[in-house]
Amino acid sequence: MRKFIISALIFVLVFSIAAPGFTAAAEDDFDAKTPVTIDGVKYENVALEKSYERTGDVYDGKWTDTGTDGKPLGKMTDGVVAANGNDEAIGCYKGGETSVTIDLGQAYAIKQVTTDLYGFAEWGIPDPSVAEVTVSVSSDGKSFAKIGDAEKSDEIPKEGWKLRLFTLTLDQTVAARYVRVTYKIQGTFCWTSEVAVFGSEDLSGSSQPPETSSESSQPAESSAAGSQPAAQSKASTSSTASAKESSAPADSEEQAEESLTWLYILIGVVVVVVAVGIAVVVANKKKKE
Ligand SMILES: [Ca+2]
Repeated sequence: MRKFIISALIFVLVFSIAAPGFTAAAEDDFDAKTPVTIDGVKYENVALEKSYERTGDVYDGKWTDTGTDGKPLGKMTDGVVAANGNDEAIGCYKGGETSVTIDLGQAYAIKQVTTDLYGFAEWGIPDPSVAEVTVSVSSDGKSFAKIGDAEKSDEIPKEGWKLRLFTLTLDQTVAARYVRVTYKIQGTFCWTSEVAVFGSEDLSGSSQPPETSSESSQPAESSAAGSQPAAQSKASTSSTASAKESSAPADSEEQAEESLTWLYILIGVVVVVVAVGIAVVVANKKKKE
């Protein structure tokens, strides 16, 4: 019986330590509109509705992200994640190496960057398993420094499509205004629907981007400068709505988190009471003996 009580107490301890982790999103859940909580700190998607530039050849048709004026349609930062590769939320640019560079409007402490890539062999869209996604940042929009390679998720089947999420999570936040995501896809069609940059306005504790020369960190844009599409995307700032005034964090979100925390506390208390009850019963039994 004593063993059981010790086990129950260990369970309570482990549960109370692990419980906050339960609120983190599952790995195959890419929700660009919901803030993420990492190590107890909440980060908003600061790229939402922000303007961006793209490199790569223009794709014409249903899955384009280029308007008749040659500017991006804004699919990459509208918060809409494609339901599958056939979804019009996909914004395609052509080329083995393309990039999207988002202007956050001001410096943010960047913690996590996430994007998605779809593959479909029958349409000649390369399997994301062979893709590499890197993230660079800049303070001035000119000199970019690579901050890491995004980690590839396991394959997530989506109605015949092969989806993988690419996520870079930094140990220490980096302060930057511009974020560039570069896709090396081993094929022609970069099939993606969103880039989310999770960060906060609190720059204290953030590192500055490492100093680098602009050559080593500006991949697609400068190398493709001669071609028409690159020149186009360079000239276009963006069609997306200009940076919204930072809106107040979703209250309902916070309330939900708070009520979850209370639920965990309640469960913890119940378990402790049950454990103590059992201990008392056992003690009484022993007394009688
Ligand atoms: Ca989108």
